[in-house]
Amino acid sequence: MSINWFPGHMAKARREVEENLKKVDVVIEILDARIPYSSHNPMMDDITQHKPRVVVLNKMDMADQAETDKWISHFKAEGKYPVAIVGRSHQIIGKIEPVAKAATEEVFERMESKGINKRAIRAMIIGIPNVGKSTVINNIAKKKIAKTGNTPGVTKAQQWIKAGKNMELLDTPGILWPKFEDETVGKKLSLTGAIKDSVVALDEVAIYGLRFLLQHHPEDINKFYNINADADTGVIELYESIGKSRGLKMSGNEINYEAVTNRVIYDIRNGKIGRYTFDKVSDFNDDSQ
Ligand SMILES: Nc1nc2c(ncn2[C@@H]2O[C@H](COP(=O)(O)OP(=O)(O)O)[C@@H](O)[C@H]2O)c(=O)[nH]1
Ligand SMILES: [Mg+2]
Repeated sequence: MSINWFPGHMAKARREVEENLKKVDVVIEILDARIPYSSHNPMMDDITQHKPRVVVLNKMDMADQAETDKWISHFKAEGKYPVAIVGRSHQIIGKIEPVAKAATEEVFERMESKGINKRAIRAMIIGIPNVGKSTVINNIAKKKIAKTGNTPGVTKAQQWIKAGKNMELLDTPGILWPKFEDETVGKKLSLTGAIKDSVVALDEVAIYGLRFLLQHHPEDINKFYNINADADTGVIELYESIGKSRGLKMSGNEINYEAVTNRVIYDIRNGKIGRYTFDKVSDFNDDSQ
């Protein structure tokens, strides 16, 4: 399965990002900490290869902390500057600014050696929809400037936002479409709410989520739904038991499978069952992110 979205939009988004890149010293790529591999658009690497990269693992409140720590080490080993945050929390600038400073140290040293006056670090935020770009920009700017939502939008008149003591941020994020050849990546994007519901069949998304949890966190899911399943439990049986325990029935007392699908996706997407990381760093260690 390969989803190409709208090639025209992709090309336009890419051009915009490339234009804006010329104006900044550092790129701040926002990823969903639950899926640091799947929420990364590989196109980023082509277009930003000459810029230092801060990698923000956002929504860390919904991810598995031990896995987040492993991803941080992984990105460091790749020469990137990672930091994990909760986009809505206080003091995110205090976390991002020092990392952006470390990432641009060489650039500024070079400028200084050429006698160029020191100025603020210029940065832009990039990421696929729904990773929290607007949330982060709004938080840093301390006023509502970036529209929060999942529609890729372009503002013509761009502004620099003062961000922290020594940083300026482009007010509009670079939006890249998620790109995936791999069906599992598509399911993870859907499971975390990064892509629209219609792109991947929802029952497959729910089943993927249930299988992941039964394999890695069976106690959590059994307790949460008050069921008794394991990695070998069949899909029908699983749906029946969740439907029964949650009272998701149709007239005639039959289990409403669609309702079970929707409930499972809702519970996982919103972190109701627990904090999970669906991309394990050990599965992607050979990939150049
Ligand atoms: N739990 C949690 N939710 C977040 C966090 N950051 C953003 N969100 C939510 O994620 C959704 C998408 O955020 P948004 O800023 O619109 O993403 P954008 O499309 O990248 O601009 C919104 O519902 C936010 O409230 C975070 O750190 N933790
Ligand atoms: Mg947004």
